Amino acid sequence: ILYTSGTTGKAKGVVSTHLNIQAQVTSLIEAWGWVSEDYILHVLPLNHVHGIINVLTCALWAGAKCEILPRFDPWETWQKFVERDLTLFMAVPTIYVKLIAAWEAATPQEQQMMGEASQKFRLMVSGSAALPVSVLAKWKAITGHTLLERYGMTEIGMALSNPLEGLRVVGSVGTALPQTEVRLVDDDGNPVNPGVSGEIQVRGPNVFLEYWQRPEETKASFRHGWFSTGDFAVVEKGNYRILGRKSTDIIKTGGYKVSALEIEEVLRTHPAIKECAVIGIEDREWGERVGAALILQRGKDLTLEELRTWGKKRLAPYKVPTRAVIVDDLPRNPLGKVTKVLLKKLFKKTKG
Ligand code: MCA
Ligand code: AMP
Repeated sequence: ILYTSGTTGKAKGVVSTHLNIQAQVTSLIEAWGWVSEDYILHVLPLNHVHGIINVLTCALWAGAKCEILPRFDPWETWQKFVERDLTLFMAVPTIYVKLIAAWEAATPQEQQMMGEASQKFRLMVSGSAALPVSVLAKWKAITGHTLLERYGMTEIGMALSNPLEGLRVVGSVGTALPQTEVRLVDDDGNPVNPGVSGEIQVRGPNVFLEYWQRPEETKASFRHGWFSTGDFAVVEKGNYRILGRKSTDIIKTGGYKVSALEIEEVLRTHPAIKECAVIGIEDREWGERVGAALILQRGKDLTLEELRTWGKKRLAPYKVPTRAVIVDDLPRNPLGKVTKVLLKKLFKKTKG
């Protein structure tokens, strides 16, 4: 069971069977050509698919070598690139941004060593969140590698991938992986015509069994045997391009999926906060940042620093808002639901 945030407050347990895991792993072994001679540096958390399936279990399955760092550090990672005979690296876009920043801060001699060390690799992969084209281009300039971008989800493992051999299309996540069927559907669940955007649905032995003790949510996430991901995409020249998510209550920050509703529930327990709404704000380094619009109790004051100190005792560090604005009112639709799209615009206008 791996836990993942949803559109409801608390994280859901995603139950995957051994057969699911076998399918997820063997699909990647085939697509990315894992062999026992491979050597991968592991810098990701072990409680998510990216770290435990794509890196660790694939390495174990292939009989390859996997070196695990206790936590990601850009300098230590570059040092390992230089010292070890690594062949593979996989990370979220934020990690590539941080590695680029470390390279930019290095001396010309160090930069040359870093660039040379990168030549040993046969493949570098990015995923878990959209890879900005600027990051892909900078990484290629530094290392010579065109990052292979792929798309996945805790419930399904990986579903779409650019090719190991052949053209990796910038801004795209490629085509369906072995053993996996992918399609796009409209609001009624009917497959869309080519070139039309739709929700990504996935079917295959890689798809999870159920949400732990949540039969209703499990049922609601399947339609005619297909798992509905909540992500939108379009197929262009045979390649899938991710367009965004159905729900504004899901935020992807640093590769972590977080629930806006879970954070709101915690923030509402702060003595100075009367009402609040949490959203994801586009950000070059983190993909999205957690932002909070706050209505304060009459006569109360709250700085971002105070909010963060309080929040860090109650939430995982990546869930604690790094942007906050104080408002008199929250934009709402006629049903009284906060319109988060309008809130995003407010953050664009306000520096908070
Ligand atoms: C930490 N900080 C942040 C965030 N996280 N600020 C804004 N947004 C964030 N998300 C702040 C901390 O509060 C702290 O600031 C400072 O950054 C350093 O914190 P630290 O925890 O040391 O950060 P880090 O170690 O540099 O973490 C960055 C990271 C990490 C390594 C990119 O976020 C990470 O490991 N992400 C990978 C997550 C992952 O594996 N996702 C895959 C999910 P201060 O000191 O001021 O408080 S699986 C998935 O998505 C599917 C299946 C798929 O497709 O892969
Ligand atoms: P998680 O639930 O943590 O497994 O996160 C899965 C979600 O990450 C997907 O539903 C997508 O929204 C997002 N995701 C994964 N890979 C990519 C990618 N390459 N581009 C854009 N979004 C991605």
